[in-house]
Amino acid sequence: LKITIIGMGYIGLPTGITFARAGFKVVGFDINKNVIETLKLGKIHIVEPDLQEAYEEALQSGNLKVTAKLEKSDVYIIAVPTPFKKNENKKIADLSYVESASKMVAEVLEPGNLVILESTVPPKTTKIMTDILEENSGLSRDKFLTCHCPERVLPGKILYELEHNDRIIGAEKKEAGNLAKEIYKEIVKKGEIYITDDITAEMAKLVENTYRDVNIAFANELSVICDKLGINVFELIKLSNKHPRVNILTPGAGVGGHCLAVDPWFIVEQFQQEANVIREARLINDYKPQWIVDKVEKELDFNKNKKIGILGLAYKPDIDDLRESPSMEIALTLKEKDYDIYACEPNIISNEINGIKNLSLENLLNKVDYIVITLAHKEFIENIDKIKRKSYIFDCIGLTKKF
Ligand code: SAJ
Repeated sequence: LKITIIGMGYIGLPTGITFARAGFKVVGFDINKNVIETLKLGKIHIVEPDLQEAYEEALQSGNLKVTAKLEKSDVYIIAVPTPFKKNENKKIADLSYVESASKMVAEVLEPGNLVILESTVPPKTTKIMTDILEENSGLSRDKFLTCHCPERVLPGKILYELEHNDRIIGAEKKEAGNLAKEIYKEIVKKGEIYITDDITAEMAKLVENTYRDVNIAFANELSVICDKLGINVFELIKLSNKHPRVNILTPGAGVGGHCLAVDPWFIVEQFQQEANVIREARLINDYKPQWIVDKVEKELDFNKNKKIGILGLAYKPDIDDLRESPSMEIALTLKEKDYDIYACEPNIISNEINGIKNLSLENLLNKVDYIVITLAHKEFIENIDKIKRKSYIFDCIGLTKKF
């Protein structure tokens, strides 16, 4: 079976590599010519542990090639971004990449082909994809197969989780679900594969991330309440979690990344009346960076002469990804207010990130008067004693209490 992956990003590239290593003939396609050029030179364009080595291995096996021109295949996997866009103060899914990828596939689609949608999408999008394929290929929908198999991997652990995580496949037609299962079985070596209908699969993916977002919002809300009470939220959560049926997550600088900060909106968008907990959780998590900015300003007595160092700019520990990063938002908001802001983001090798000076931890600690700790990067944990010697204005994650 020949598999073509549309979209060589954080999901498509590792997925293609994994299928190629499992023995499938895989073609990786992307509309971004720079991405294809980089990949053709044998280099990957994203930061993910062990992925470069895995890519080289897949290339050497002869099972993987990359191309900027879509060709005929037996199976197509669509793994393109689904960001959100603002529409009259609401956030709604931007399906333009899914739509254009579907149109491209329609041009080469043949009877019997299977088209798998891996991108995270609002409910009923798999049906929309099938409509587009039907309209643009000239084939009626009973001539080809479609399904949804949402990705579930954690950035930083992608290769491991591709093999170990259970997968859900949702399809209208049994035949599509069964064929997809046969294919994914070859890479999901340590996990189970469950077949359901397309809408349940779409919702399952959204609900997983929403569950986490809501739980973090609860923790973030507690952090604000504890601040007013003058007690330590991290100790409170640690003690509450001693109960056998309580497992509260950790409050932080806010919720970032392209998943938790986005996906719940795909439910809210279609259920404005009903999705109240979900919407409120999103708003609480989105508000957290601003709350921290306010705390920092008060703590400094609005004195803009002091130098402030932000420890961590990525959206979560030990990665280089800045998408929807709450730490970045804190740094930029303080900078806009004319505070003297420096950062230490050890996962990004650059002297400047979005206009913020990026220093080594050593240099930052020497330079600044105060620090705001936003992330538990391993460099920070390793140097916690040096960090603790500094006056800190705000430890958003309880790092100085924990280590
Ligand atoms: N965070 C907290 N407190 C916590 C845990 C996380 O504030 O206790 C913050 C992080 O700092 C970060 C954000 O939440 O800003 C999201 O980080 P994450 O590690 O929870 O998740 P992602 O966005 O990197 O990946 C998630 C995963 N989903 C779940 O764990 C349910 C992953 O499995 C999905 O595949 C991925 O979204 C995706 O692509 O949808």
